[in-house]
Amino acid sequence: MGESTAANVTLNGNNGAVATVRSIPTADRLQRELGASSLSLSDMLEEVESALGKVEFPAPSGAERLAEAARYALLGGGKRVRPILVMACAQALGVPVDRVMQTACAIELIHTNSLIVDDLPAMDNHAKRRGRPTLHRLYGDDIAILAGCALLSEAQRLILEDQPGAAELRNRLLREVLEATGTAGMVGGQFLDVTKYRPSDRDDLERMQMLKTGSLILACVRCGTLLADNRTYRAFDRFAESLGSLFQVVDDILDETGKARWLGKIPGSDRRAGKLTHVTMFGLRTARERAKELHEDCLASLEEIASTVPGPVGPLREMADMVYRREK
Ligand code: GRG
Repeated sequence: MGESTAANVTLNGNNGAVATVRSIPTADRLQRELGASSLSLSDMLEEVESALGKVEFPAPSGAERLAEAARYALLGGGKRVRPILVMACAQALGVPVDRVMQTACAIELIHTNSLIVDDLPAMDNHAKRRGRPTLHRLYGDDIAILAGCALLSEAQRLILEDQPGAAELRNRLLREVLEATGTAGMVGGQFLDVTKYRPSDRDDLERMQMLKTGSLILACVRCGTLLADNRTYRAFDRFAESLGSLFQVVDDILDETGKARWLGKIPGSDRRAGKLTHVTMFGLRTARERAKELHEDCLASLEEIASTVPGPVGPLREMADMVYRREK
């Protein structure tokens, strides 16, 4: 941010309007206030792990194993990219991360549900996830499905009941998340994936991957900015779209080149299942070039964001680097 003297700063909202975000004196004040409590990515990881550990799945007597199964899947050592993204976006807009924690956790619950479902024998039939046996291998398909349902219900409750803020804001957050997960988002994308939809070209492939993977990443960014400022921003949306595509290209590359020890799952499943990915459609070299391009797009959007927001953008940059260079 630096010491800009401009009186007002603007970001283009996704409604096309150019809205005044904050005056710089306010931004400076927020920056100072936030300075002391500004968190790094590893601080955020610690905070989110602790909050996820406190999520409860109240189960009737006799159904304790259901809660145990939901917790096994949830607390299995994921990277927590999605909740950290909610937190880092809010922090960039000057809001302390504890104010967004319930929504951040809710999104991780939804993501965990999607991994459970994706791992089922009727879907990708994975034996390992996050370095451990998948939920259905340990508890059976029936309990895995029910634990996934429990995660979804609890996620919605966290946003509607536990997330601080006006009811209107909580409804808006939930709408954002439901849109990202439904038939126009993850479920639709997963349908295309399991029915072996054949994308016609790179744009078509990225459209499909945006549904399956990118839509939830976009929802994270939007929830972060909604919680901070009650609105969404074009520059943040562009960052999220590039990051979502980058995440999936890197996933495609790791499926081909990754080590099981690092990945926590068995690589090569895309090729074995005959799936069309950046690697199987265009080859490893082109996939790597595309990842580089998308990483650069992320950084370009963050440059734009950095010149207008009061809080630190460093954690978002580190997040883009981490997604680009990740080995798991
Ligand atoms: C959520 C209602 C609802 C339905 C889910 C099964 C399904 C519908 C969608 C599948 C989506 C899916 C598995 C997309 C792949 C996304 C992806 C690359 C996941 C891996 O995420 P990481 O690497 O995993 O962040 P960790 O373990 O770190 O959390």
